[in-house]
Amino acid sequence: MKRLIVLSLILVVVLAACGGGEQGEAAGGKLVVENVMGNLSLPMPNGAVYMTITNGTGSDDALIDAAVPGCGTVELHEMVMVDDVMEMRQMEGNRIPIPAGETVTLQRGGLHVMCIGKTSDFTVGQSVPITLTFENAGTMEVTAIVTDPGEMSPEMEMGEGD
Ligand SMILES: [Cu+2]
Repeated sequence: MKRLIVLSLILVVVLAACGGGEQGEAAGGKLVVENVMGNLSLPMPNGAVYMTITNGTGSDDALIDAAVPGCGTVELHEMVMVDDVMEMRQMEGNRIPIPAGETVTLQRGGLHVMCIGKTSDFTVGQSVPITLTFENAGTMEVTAIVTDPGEMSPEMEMGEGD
């Protein structure tokens, strides 16, 4: 009995440590998307969209699609290290898992919504309406603000070098 209590105490501590995402408030029973930013203004054929997704629901979900006007093809990507080289690739099944109670951040050099083959120009400060599709939560309309990229992000540099 005593061992069981110790075990569950450890579990509580671990859970508490994992729970505090930057955006924090896992809003009551909701899937919350924040800080939607478009890295779309560079004079390059491709771009990326980043955001923070907090799953405040009791069940696992996944981002499975995104529609971005002005982008020919949109895919869900990740960056991975392959033999010391950073590569980007499409998520398996084009699916970014958003586990229950967790915050998943799409950011430079990591998970991202990939805009392949821009069909229009984007300017810094512009608002871009984006439709996200989640496995369970269905579709959600969010607005991305095109931000000054400052510098190229790793995923932009892909295919540029060699
Ligand atoms: Cu990508």
